Amino acid sequence: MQIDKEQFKKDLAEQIQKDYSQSIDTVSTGEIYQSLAKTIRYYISGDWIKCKDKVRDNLEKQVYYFSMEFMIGRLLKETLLKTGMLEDVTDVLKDFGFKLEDILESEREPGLGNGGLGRLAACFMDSCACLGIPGNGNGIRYNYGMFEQRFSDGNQVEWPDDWLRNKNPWEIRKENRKEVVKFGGTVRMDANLKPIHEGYEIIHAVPYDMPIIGNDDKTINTLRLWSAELILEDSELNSVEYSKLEAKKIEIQKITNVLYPDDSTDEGKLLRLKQEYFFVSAGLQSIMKDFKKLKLSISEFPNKVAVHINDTHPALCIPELIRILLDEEHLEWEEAIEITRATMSYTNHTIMQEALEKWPAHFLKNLLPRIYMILEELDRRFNDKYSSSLTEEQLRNTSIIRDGYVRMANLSVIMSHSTNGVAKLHTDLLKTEVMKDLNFLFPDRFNNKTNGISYRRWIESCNPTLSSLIDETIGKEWRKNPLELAKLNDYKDDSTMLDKIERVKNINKENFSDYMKQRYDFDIDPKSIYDVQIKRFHEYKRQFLNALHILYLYHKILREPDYKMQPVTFIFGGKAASSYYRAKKVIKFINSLAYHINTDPRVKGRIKIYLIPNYNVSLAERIIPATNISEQISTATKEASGTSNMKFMLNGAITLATLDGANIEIKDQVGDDNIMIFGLNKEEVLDYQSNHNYNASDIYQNDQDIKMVVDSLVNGFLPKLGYDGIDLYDSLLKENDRYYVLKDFHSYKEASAKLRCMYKDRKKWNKMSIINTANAGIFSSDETIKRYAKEIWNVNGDF
Ligand code: OX2
Repeated sequence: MQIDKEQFKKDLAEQIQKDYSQSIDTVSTGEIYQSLAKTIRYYISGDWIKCKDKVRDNLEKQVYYFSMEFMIGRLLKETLLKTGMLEDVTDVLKDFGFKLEDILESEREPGLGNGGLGRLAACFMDSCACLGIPGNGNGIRYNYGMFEQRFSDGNQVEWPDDWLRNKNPWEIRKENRKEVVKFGGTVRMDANLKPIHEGYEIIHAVPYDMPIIGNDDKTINTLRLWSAELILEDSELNSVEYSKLEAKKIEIQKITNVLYPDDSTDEGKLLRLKQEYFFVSAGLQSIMKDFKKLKLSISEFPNKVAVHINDTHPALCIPELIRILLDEEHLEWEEAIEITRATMSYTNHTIMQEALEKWPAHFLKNLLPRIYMILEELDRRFNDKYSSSLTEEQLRNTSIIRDGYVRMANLSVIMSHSTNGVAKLHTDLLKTEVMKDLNFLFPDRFNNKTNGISYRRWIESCNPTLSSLIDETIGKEWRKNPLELAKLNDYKDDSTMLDKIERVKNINKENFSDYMKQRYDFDIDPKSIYDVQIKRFHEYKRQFLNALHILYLYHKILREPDYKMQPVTFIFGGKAASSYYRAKKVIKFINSLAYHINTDPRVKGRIKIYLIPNYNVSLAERIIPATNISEQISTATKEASGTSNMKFMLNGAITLATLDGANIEIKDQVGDDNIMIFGLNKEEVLDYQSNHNYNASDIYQNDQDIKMVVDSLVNGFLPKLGYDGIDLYDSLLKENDRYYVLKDFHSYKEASAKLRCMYKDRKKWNKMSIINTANAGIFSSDETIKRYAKEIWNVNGDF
């Protein structure tokens, strides 16, 4: 977008005056940020309106991506880059005496997600907009996002993330588009067998819309987040006592107050169920209203609307759409089911049993009586249709309601036209293990869509130094089509280019080290190898294995004071769910280890270890461009895909990985020489699991190195860890090491040593690095979204 700088200056000053009744030289950077964002939002509003009108007038099919999480990250820089306003706005701010960098830093990150699932949703929204696909997000506007993580005596402490304290300048509250969501009450059938829902509680859902901007082709989609609010009609105002009103307001707001800081178990169950229905019901009602304005036959609904269910959290979309079609549009069951199935598609993101949602039937019966009736009918129809062709066990595995629980994954597969996994291995496991009976019934519905990442955020925006070098080398075409990055393969033996690659990495490492010094007073040596593991803390992700190995290196250095090694800084970042006791013990372990190693003069800088507090998208954007080694070390079969693995690869880090999730596909892209693989593979893990022939104590008893590190969890070797090592010790020996940490220890140790040794030959390393970047184009979320659009959503277009 071309802007007139003088006009923009005036508009910004005016916005500041409106917002604060102050002149520009008296406001803070935080205040400038607010007014700047609003000015930019105003500048794009014309295109936003045009885009909505175009979609409506051309009767284009729209995709609605329903997700409990959208981890969108900071928006200002991305918006400036996409609108092409970055340079002009930087100049304007300079004229006013401000540095853009400071203003970017004052943006509070909306932490509306836990990790990969929420970040994927954000990348997908970005790709839809950039490809010109009418794809809208539908989610929850949490008053408090993901908690702020702090450490106290090495322990994680959770602080509220009050991200809306200074307001969100990108959003627009649309009270006139509010919806009514009904909870509780009873349902009876009238004389014509029509259901009558009575005695329910009404909650108003108010949408807040944010623009999702494409690059240069003028597509601006909408992320609609719903907030639970008390809205009284004028007539009600006089009839409610003030004190009761306040209490009611608080009660209602509770529904959208907090994001559950847990992506593995369902906590605060009833409230979470309420959240799920709340945004699903509001979203579908508003979609139906828009559809009806088109004045088409209801049978056209699936031709104009695709609803995507991001994991099972929004699976109530299914009975809710059926409810609308039956009770409000007065369709027959068969047609309602057909339309619903043709509209819905579902992505599964995990095979971890504890994360597969199951709701106690009585919860649904009490909270959503009409929805529960519909679920019972769907289950009855499923059983009627398939009971004769399935064994009792198959029927038990596939039915929707069983043993007093409603199984949301089964509902999602049975009632949608597409179920996809998020990497080849994961889809394969869904089809052959976890959902094998559903796959037997509906083989055509299962498909793979390997995850992807937005290269606009994950290289263009976060790594401008590497991006410019790529421009210089192969031209700028890759910014439109990341598959063009493959042209870098031609430079893998070009020694000038390899030197440049190294220089870029070194600049990024220095910048990162400076930032860490200034913000946390960390002393990171930019000459050391940056070995990074950033992700949620989870047993299956095995930060524990990484930390045990560092403990091993510490012992080695103490035992062999002259031991020579390439200096390495081990960097961790990530939050543990507040209720996840063991993950929190791993955090404590890492912090204790960091304390002892970083302050021990005998280590002489050979190893250092840092756990950066409050890991989030903005931090990831700083860490990833500076990383040499990317740790992707989950127990094989457990990580559905992973997406940080792709971000690191794109930025030229070398992956140290198990054969899990998308690591396998990364290996296929770069070849065996440019990735370091270790550990058990899928077959070996499945074999241990089914034959119960794994014995961790045997390994411990018979291996001196392993015994030494494991014992130092509990023998006082790390005084700061205190008694907190006991639980971790027990996880290995009393619980027989469910994630095969001890089994994989040696191959991990050797792979890590080999990789660090390879760093000595910098030419070879830089070659590996460039090969990684060159072959990362396939993991662009644009490529993934093209496949969703064509193969799942049935959206046609020129992309
Ligand atoms: C995550 C998965 O754990 C991760 O492997 C995957 O890359 C990501 O989703 C995006 O697909 N909550 N988070 C996930 O699954 C669930 C459930």
